[in-house]
Amino acid sequence: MALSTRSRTVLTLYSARDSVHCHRVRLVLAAKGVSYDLVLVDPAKPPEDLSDLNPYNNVPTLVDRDLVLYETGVISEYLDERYPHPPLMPIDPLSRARLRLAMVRLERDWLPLAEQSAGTSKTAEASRKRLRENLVSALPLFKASKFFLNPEMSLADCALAPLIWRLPSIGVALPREAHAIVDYGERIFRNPGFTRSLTAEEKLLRD
Ligand SMILES: N[C@@H](CCC(=O)N[C@@H](CS)C(=O)NCC(=O)O)C(=O)O
Repeated sequence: MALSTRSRTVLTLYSARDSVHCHRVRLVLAAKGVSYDLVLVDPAKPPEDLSDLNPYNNVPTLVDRDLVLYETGVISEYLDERYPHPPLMPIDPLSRARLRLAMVRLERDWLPLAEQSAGTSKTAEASRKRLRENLVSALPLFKASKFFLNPEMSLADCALAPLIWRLPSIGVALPREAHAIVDYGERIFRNPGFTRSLTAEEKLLRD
């Protein structure tokens, strides 16, 4: 399937149908308005050519002519450098470092909790509770600027928005006082690029 817009397709993205990691990369591509071929795979049964490309045999995997990239953060930073407009990182080193650290915290703390939140087990219930508490304690960060820790949309938003999109589907309900997080999500979700970034399966995660 070829997705969107501005430039001639040279990129192929191997992606799962519902994955925060793959969604993050699709969101970067959509924000840049870059065309790409999307190869939807089942991560439990990856196609043979994926193992030839990526030693970890996982997704997302991006192919740009002779270059093959894996690891969501590496792919996202590459795309931001390869397609500089619109930039998805601020220019000053301090803000860049702050956003990179926020992405590390997201990957190490919030995404694992989201992954463990599915189902009805005690672990899932505890993970949902911890994720909700983590988000609520980060409220000042959502209130501080229009986007996450930055006045413009950045790679950190591309990493965070797929998680916020999934909160209802994993059973994490935010309390009333956390409306700044809901508002933050709405700001990103109403962007046409966000709609373009979703697979059919991900569209169904919210009504
Ligand atoms: N650290 C990797 C994690 C990617 C990941 O967990 N991908 C999942 C799909 S969401 C996958 O391909 N799992 C199958 C596998 O690892 O064999 C990244 O950031 O790209």
